Amino acid sequence: MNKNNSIKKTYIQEEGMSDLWNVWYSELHNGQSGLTIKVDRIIESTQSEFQRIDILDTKDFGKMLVLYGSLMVCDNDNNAYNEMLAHVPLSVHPSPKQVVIIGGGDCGTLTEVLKYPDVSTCTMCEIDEKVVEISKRHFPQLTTGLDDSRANLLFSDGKKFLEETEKRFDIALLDLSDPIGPAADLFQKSFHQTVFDRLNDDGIMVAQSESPFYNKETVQAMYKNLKEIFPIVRMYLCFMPIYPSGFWSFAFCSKKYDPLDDFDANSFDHTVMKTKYYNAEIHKSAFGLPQFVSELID
Ligand code: SPD
Repeated sequence: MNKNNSIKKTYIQEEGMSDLWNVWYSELHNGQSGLTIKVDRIIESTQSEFQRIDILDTKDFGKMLVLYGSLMVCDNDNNAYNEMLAHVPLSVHPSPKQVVIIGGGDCGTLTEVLKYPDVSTCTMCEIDEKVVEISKRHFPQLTTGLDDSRANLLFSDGKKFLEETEKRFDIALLDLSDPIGPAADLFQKSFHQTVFDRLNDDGIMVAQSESPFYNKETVQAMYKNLKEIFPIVRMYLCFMPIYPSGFWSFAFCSKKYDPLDDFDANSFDHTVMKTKYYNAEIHKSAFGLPQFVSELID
């Protein structure tokens, strides 16, 4: 993977000011540019066995969850990332009964998956229990899925779980942080092959695949590998204001179903599902790629 892609993030406190009202969250995406957000309050900061975890309160984005200095979710992003990760494959697969999420600690993706009555079990394998515990307290709107009896929560290494399980899945969702730290192995070809092997013959995997603007080398390597494993690999995009470049990608990898040919626009009713970002029009348009992105992965 992209070993030169160093991502540096620091908290900056304005010089000469000591109270918390003058704290800025600053996330550098490539050492040269990034995102800076005024912090109203540092609500909670802790260190889990795996990473530093911060909960920050801000005016524009509401509460934000920051893992190892990288912004993961917030109150005001219209739930774009979680909805796009979950609804695109779930609207394409005709009978998604067994779903597995690798990662997904904030539980936003789990909650979206469980909006589908066809799903019998959604297994979520998250390595860091502390992220789930903190998300339950600070992001109740994301964690309602935990109360659903179809949710099967495991705190374990996702790679180990999939290597050892005898279960087979219809849909696998790789709801991962960046390819550094605990999630690095889960961007490797060998892991994607393991996921492929655990999917049913008509299974779909969707993986978050970083920013085509900032993470070109990661994206390129990832899609090259995925195309050597899955017969159908398509990128789709969403607008995520809190992620690097605000322009985020997902890899739709499938054994059988095409994300557009096998999508019935009439079958998705956003008033029943109550989404904020995803709808049938977004599903179709998300697969239209800018020329520079197409060329990156072709
Ligand atoms: N740079 C942040 C990228 C994070 C992508 N995944 C977030 C997972 C949240 N469930």
